[in-house]
Amino acid sequence: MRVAVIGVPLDLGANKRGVDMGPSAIRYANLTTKIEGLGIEVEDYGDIEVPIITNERRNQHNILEIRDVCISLSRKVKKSLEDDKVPLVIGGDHSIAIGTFSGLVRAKKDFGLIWFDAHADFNTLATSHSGNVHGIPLAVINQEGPTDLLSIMDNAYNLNESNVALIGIRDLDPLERERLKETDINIYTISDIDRLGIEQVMKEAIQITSQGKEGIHLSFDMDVLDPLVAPGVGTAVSGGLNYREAHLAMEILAETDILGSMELVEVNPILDERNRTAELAVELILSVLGKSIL
Ligand code: B3U
Ligand code: MN
Ligand code: MN
Repeated sequence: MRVAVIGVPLDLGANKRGVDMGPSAIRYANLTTKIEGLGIEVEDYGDIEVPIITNERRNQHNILEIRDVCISLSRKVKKSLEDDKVPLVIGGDHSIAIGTFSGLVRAKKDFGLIWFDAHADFNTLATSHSGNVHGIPLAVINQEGPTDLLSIMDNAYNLNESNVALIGIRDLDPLERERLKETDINIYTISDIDRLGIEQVMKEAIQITSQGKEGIHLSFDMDVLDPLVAPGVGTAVSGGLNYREAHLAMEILAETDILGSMELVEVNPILDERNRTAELAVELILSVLGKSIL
């Protein structure tokens, strides 16, 4: 396996600022040297250019700026796949998932989708209270949302809801919950993880999402973790995955050898404690790339 790192210093999809520094913090935690330590070849493609917008000039949704960033990201993701490298996208707020997914589609990759998050990111701008674009990317990937963002996915693709799994959710907006319940998306709430255990959840999720697909795309929002282990995220929600559950989830994914691409988002160095959330992000990346204890 060869890996291409793509940084996306975007925070325009969130109202708390700081996740634009996520890629730096993750690189600072020695991402590439540690991946090389696993014997995996890695190339850093650098950062996607993101416009600097002052607090005064930020508007409610920043849709056009986010669209442009996602289009550039989509091209880089496509290029990495054409170079025969697994894209490893580091954010940045979760709205970049639209760009990553678009890149997979453009490269004609037909992947299932596993989405770790405290939230479902399944709002539309009509159901969202915050108006933040990082609360809508899964809906956009599922082909519902503002035209300017839907247009990023300009090629036809076939992602059935049944090939999507949402893992770790525990904070939904009321109308978002209603929308989600109407879909066939496979939902594993944090309560399901308590009951079934993370091993069972992962085995099911991998089996279901990969059915008829050539691989899995992992979209990992660091706020799926408990704030006790990952304090440096924009919208922390209590009661998340603990350190060992998160690692085990990544190890199980690694064992099945099905990972086609991944992104890791929402590391907020301003809210972090001595970069520990970025360091944990790197450790989880190593686990999903195959690091094992023995
Ligand atoms: N559902 C809320 C909160 C939220 C979603 N994603 C994050 N926060 N990171 C919203 O704003 O749509
Ligand atoms: Mn998210
Ligand atoms: Mn989240």
